[in-house]
Amino acid sequence: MHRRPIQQLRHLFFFAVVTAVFLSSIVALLRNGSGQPTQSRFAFNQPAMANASPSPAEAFTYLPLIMVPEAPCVYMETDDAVVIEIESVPAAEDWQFETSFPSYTGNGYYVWRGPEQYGTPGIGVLTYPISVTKSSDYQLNIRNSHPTNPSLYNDVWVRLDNGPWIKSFSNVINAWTYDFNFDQGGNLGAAIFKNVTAGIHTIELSARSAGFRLDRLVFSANGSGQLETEPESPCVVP
Ligand SMILES: [Ca+2]
Ligand SMILES: [Ca+2]
Repeated sequence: MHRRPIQQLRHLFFFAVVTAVFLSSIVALLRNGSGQPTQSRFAFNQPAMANASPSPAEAFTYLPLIMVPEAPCVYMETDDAVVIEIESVPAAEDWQFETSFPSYTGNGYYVWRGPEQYGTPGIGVLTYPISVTKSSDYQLNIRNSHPTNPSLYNDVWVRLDNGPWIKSFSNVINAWTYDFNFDQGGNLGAAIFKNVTAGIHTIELSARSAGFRLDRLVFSANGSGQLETEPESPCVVP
């Protein structure tokens, strides 16, 4: 078991050689094997190189491998309205992406397939960050549809900027409609948010009735941004 000094030296030398070879392979890999510097795929903050083929010594910068999460984009008001396909943001909990009811806009629509949440807003929250250009009242019209009965499968909770959740509904059955109303303690009326300031806001939807289909939302100061031809607003990272 006891090693002689010469054997220990050999082992030490062998270990040093292996380590050196390993480290130089890592360096070669980082330099893409060509001796030319490469832009790291992970380095989002690396400035663009002015020269297409810089000399290896001067342009290469080692950057820490830190993944910077991108800020969420914000849907910008254009032509007097913010227009967003409901399915453009990730579904939450029992919201399901579907396409079986025809004549939706965009790629499809979401429908709540979980239990009714008549008394509990805040379940299955869908989040829509928006930016508006005017300080004004704004009307929300969500293109929707539901089957069978005017007052079943026909509502969803809505809130703006952490305000109170408002039961919001439509009574039009078996067709897509922009008919969309607030029920505020029995006061029924168009879904209008008062005194919205210019700038960034957040619209949130949460589950209420099962079976209510939500296709796209239009948020407009003049209440008339309901055209099918209106394209989806650009989503821009602020
Ligand atoms: Ca209802
Ligand atoms: Ca849609």
